[in-house]
Amino acid sequence: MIDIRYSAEVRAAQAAGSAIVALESTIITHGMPYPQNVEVAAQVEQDIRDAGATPATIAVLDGVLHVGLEPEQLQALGQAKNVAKVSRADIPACIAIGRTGATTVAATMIAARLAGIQVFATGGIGGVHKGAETSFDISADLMELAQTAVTVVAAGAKAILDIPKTLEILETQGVPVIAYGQDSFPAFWSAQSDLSAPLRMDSAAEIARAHFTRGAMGLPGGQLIANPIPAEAEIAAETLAPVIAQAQSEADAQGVTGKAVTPFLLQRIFELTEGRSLTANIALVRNNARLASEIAKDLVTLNA
Ligand code: PSU
Ligand code: MN
Repeated sequence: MIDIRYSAEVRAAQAAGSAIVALESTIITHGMPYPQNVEVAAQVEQDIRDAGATPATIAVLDGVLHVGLEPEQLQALGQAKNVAKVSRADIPACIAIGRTGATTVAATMIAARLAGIQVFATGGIGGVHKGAETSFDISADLMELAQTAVTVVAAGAKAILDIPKTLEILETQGVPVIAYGQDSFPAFWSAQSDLSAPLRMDSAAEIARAHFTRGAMGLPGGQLIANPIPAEAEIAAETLAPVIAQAQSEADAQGVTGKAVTPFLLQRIFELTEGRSLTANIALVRNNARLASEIAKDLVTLNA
């Protein structure tokens, strides 16, 4: 096994067998601007503590896989330049060559599983990009959900993605996509979309039981929980559609490809909405952290 460095609070939670919620770090380094990124990351960690679980922010620091960051490590990561964005393909290389890398949803799931953590909260997952029929740009996050047994709580998928195609890939890969408390699949900045979610659950306990049952049946893979953004933080889809279209056409015109696509779009949307996209993003991540904490606590009981 590779060496994993745990934060003091994660080590204590592991010893006590109490609930732990994993958090990704790409959202910190490539998803939000400094200094809000560090403030939000610390706030989300506190939300998890307030909900009675322990946060474990995951990142590779100078070639060492960290599960749980101390406050000063989080602060340093949030300000660091040239941090690699690491997904399934890159995380072993990042560790091997001693670099610093922020983990995507896929890489965070891999690390969480190695650390025995079953629940992970984030904002939005990667998916099938618009124009994927020519670019073939499909996030490794989708395939990770099919093979790594971690329940990921997100606010659905961003409208920068082709959401119908994203749902199709998840279905093909056998990933349970569960809307929380509603029938429709939430669309990140909007609680509702025109698409109905394949599954619906109304309590954290049901979600925990579904995770447990999947494992008990010997099925690999996790679950995607699509938790709608709180109503007061929503941004109307009509407001965002032209912004997203503009960001996308700029990305195309500038020849942005590969890993750079998602960070480019997020940054442009932030600028074009004068920060409103970030305010909504913060509200939904915090909401996801709270639900993930409840699921993690229910799983502790089930696993006992
Ligand atoms: N979507 C968001 N915010 C994010 C990301 C996606 O709304 O911060 C990040 C996550 O870390 C996700 C990654 O795993 O981008 C997906 O990147 P790609 O599309 O290159 O796989
Ligand atoms: Mn991609």
